[in-house]
Amino acid sequence: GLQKNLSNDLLKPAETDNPKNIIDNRGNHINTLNKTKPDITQKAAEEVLRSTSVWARRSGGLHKVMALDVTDMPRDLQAMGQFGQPARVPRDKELESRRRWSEGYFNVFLSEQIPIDRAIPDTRPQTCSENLVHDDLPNTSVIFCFVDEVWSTLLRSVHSVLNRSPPHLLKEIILVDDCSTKDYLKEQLDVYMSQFPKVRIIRLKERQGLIRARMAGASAATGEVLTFLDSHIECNVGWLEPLLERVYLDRKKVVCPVIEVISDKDMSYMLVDNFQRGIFRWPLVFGWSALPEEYIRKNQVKDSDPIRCPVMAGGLFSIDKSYFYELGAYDPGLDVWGGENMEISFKIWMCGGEIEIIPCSRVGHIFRGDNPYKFPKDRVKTVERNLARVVEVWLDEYKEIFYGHGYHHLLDKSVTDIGNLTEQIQLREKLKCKSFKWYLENVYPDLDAPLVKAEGVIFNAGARKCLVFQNGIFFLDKCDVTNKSQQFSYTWLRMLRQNTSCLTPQEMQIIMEPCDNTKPHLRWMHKSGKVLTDHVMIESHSQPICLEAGVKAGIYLKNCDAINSFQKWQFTHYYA
Ligand code: UD2
Ligand code: MN
Repeated sequence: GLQKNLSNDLLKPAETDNPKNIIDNRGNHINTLNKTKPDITQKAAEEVLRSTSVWARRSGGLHKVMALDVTDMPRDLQAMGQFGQPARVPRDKELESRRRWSEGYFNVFLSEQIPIDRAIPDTRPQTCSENLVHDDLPNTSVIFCFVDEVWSTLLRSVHSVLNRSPPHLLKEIILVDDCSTKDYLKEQLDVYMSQFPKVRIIRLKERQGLIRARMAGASAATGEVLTFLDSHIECNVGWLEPLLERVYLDRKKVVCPVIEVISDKDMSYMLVDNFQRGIFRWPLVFGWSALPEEYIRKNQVKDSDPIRCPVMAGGLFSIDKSYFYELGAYDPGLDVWGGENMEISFKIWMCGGEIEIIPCSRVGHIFRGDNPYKFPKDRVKTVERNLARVVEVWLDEYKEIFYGHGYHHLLDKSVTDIGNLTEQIQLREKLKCKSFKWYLENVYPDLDAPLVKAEGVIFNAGARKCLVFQNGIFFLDKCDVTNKSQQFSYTWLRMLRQNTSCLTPQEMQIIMEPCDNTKPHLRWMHKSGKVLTDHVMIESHSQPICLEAGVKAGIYLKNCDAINSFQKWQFTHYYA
């Protein structure tokens, strides 16, 4: 048969017991062994496999992941950092290595000492060896965006892809230079890369930031799948096929390798814990979280099983190219760095796709303490603004939780201009994406996301009665949890809300006004359980002013008094 004739023995289809009975997720019969194969010379076969996999596309067979690694036999066994071992800075080079740290915010000196194509330990879980992938996987364009990347790490990234990807699956490598300032990234890079016909370099005339740089790479890509990688990574053995396999099974699967750690200090390749999911915590901070033991046991999760992730880390993933565009790519209004992983994650899940980490695919990444490039505008403001765009488009009513975690200031349009969102909102409508509520319930049910900080009736400790708003006036009455006019909530933006109206101070009285999150004078300080904190205080006054129950059931604003129980208020429920 075709595959067996290939000199590369690794292309051999795996032996399956009864191939006739295997049906893949697309409903195709997976049947290699019984198929009559066209009579085709080895050279032609290789050519076909290399170019478009036309023949393979019809065959639908399976094989074991190719253990392809040209660094299996490393050139220099004694080299520093070989096999992913920690490298050591010689005594007399310590100063130099420290001085050069800021070129990349990792040990740039050591990176230069270790081979550009070093071997690293194959860290795949044992069970990966049993996994099969299709012969007719789609090919991919690998896209590296970089700005002022260190020479040695950029090269090591590219070599790891060239050396450890089956050639017929690697359509091309696109290097997108996001307007680097370093000289070596110009002619020197062109010359170096010209020895690899698959490598193309795109140069952006203006600094676009990684989000728009990735889109520039995508629009130049000719492969069927886009694979985005950071420019300081090392792909491990067999990294590509398990990713492409998932995309092949379902083009709406967006898949990430396990991101392992290349030490910023000694460049060693470090294995990470299994069963890690990509998650976020408020206010949209990315993090990792292990699947609960209980869940692993109950579902008999194997260490090679794909792991569904509420969000992806952002840097390393494969996505079907046409699906990427169907999703509207990234919001092009996102600048420089940050937040785009949240945007694409919410978009994928809410609009019908899935995000998975594939444990049989592993890529090392240098995590750095600082960005070795400049932000055209303020770094913090750039990231905040990106997040605000994401939140406004995707979070629905849950966006208050985000703003309530220290981002109140983003609501003030005179301070932060988050730009126009019309196209993003239209896209969400066009794609008929589900709500954020759906996402929380179905994709990330373990996230704590109470819509308000507190709610219920508000009990006054002095009067031993509850606050009522009825027929346009406030008064106190016997507490009645079923009475709608006693129901209030304390929101993430610290407003006291009943339906769409909010408690508003006016002189030393209170009135109801339509809620408006952008108005700071509607905010009240209130925390339960601590001295003074059961008070309800106006935030905007220079001296502390508190809500007080009057003797004749009226409500007033008075100077705060820590021991006055008529100034103490309690909601029925507190969530945060
Ligand atoms: C993580 C992601 C990164 C991105 C970022 C949030 C991983 C491993 N990394 O931060 O891919 O999703 O979170 O936005 O998941 N770059 C440019 N132009 C710029 C800035 C950066 O091309 O203006 C390049 C940079 O050279 C690098 C890549 O974009 O190759 C990611 O930047 P990073 O490595 O500083 O981000 P990282 O790993 O801290
Ligand atoms: Mn990175």
